[in-house]
Amino acid sequence: MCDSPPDMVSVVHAVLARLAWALPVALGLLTAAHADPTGTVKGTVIFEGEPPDRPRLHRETDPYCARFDKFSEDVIVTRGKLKDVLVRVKNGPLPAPRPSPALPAMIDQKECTYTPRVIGLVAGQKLVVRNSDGTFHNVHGTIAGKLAWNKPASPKDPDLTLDPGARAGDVIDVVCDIHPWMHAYAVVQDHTAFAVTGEDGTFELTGLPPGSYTLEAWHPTLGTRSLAIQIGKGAKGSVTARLSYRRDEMK
Ligand SMILES: [Cu+2]
Repeated sequence: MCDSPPDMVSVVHAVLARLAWALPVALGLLTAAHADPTGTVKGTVIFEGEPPDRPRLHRETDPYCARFDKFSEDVIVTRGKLKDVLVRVKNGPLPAPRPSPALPAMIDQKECTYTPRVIGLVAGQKLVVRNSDGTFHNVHGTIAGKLAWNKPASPKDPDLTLDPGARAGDVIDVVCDIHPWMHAYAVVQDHTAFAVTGEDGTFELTGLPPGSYTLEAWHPTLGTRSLAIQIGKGAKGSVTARLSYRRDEMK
């Protein structure tokens, strides 16, 4: 009547059978995780020569903006290091597929200044523009002179969520029609292997498989620079890079 012993045997067999395929799958996953690209390039963007002056901005047209003393952001050099340079992988064996991030990139309008001024975007990724100011802005985006959007932003308005519809290689110019000194740049890639330099001029790109790469640096007023690098295996997967702009090359 009682058939539990054979059932127990069946259960044990079933568990063993599952383990028989689960173990290789688990090992495979471990191997795959181990094989994830770990190459890294850490670098610095240098400005050689005397940095250009940063004149004080005249912002008296808007009393709110005039409260904050601001200077030209065209070229910001701190102890020989250049800010606002987007450095990206231009060519190289990046893994595919490369889906665009679900979270949007964000630019804030704060003290009548776009923060950050240069931002990287993945094709298909949305861009959020916030107004943290107690004044009115008008967010005007163009791609190669073609209108992408034109949106007012009043104080305390909810964030604008914009879908630029941009492609890799595009640069979205973001300007404010009310405050002519406001200008931001969203630079578009089809991958996430990019970074923007802060005041220390440094950048870091991670997750690079071994291989030959071309890095490209882009600055809104100083233009592009390229550098070939080689990512090796193991300890040779961590490389350093140095890109430079020179005062005497400025137009
Ligand atoms: Cu504005």
